[in-house]
Amino acid sequence: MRAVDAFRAAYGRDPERVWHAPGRVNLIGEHTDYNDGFVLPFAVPWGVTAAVSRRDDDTIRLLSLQGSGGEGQAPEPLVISEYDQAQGWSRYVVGVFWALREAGHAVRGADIVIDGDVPQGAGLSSSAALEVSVAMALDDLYELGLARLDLALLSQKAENDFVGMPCGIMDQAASALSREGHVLFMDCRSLATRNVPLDLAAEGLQILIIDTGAHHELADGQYARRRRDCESAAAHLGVRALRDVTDLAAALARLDGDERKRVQHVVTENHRVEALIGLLRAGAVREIGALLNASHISLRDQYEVSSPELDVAVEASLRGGARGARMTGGGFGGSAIALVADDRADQVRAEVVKAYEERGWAAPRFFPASLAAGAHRLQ
Ligand code: GAF
Repeated sequence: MRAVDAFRAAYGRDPERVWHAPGRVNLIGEHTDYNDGFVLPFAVPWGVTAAVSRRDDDTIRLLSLQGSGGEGQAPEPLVISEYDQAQGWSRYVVGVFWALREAGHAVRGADIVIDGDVPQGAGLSSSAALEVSVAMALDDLYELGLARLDLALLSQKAENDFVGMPCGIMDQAASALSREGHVLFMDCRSLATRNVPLDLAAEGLQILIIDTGAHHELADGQYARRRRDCESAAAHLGVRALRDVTDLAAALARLDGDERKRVQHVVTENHRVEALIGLLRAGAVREIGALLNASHISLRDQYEVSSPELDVAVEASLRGGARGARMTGGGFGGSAIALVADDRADQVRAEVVKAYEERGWAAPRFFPASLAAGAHRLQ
């Protein structure tokens, strides 16, 4: 295994543990997690492998196989002995140590090699995969005995309070708790989860991931602004979170501007998640497309987190015969997903490529999604 070979070369010993944690696609339930709502993500077959050994001091040595180093050049590990030495991607790793220690766990330093294959910038949550792979390895090494949900929450805390990105719990939960062949339903208030089986192949269907290649930067303030809109709308309505809005018409009548639009999205999106789960339970997988389309339109028009590249990918997919399509993840670029009958996949791809060509945009990348396993130990 590449991470193990690199570990031996960098540190002159074997790693004690090797863990893998996946990225995710969200099927539906977007920007609902931090409103105490419902989400329905699944793990993708790409993720982060973390090879880890303990140290008996507090230094963290960290090597990424995706880091710069240059062809033929032996990459040098970062050496981090103070929290404020962590920069860039290493903050996601060091933040996990910080969060575990803040929670009172006696975690010392470590030697680490990171090997990731989540398509970069595609919005498939490589950062959650990175956090969760390290959290799982440390829990295992130090025999902390933490539940996967707790490790997801600590990973979220690392991202919120150490990295400074105010994300919800969806991505870390998807990475830690997903099961192969299942989507993960999560109630983000009670934190109850359920792995719901979804056999697309049996229906002659597939989910195509369309990576627009467009800039995807959630930390630039837009995400935090949406969160603030939701929190102030909830305060105006006198509810704990937008999850608690039961009479949408009455709520909308009391709001205007951005808050009104955000509430419209969040409340209807929660209903769409429940409706989609209902269809899956009824074995009506072929019928979920309309909910995906409605989710996209709501994210585009009410939540205003789509982008021209995402909209064109969705519209072209539908023209090509997709049963439904939507942006997935935080938005402002990243990926769309299209639910496609197997015999339509080529046509959908061709239609999207053509639409991008016509606009002079760089070609998008396509990845067939499969519903992969959550975090697991490799060695
Ligand atoms: C990002 C965040 F990290 C998630 O918590 C979630 O809010 C998502 O955007 C939008 O649904 O991936």
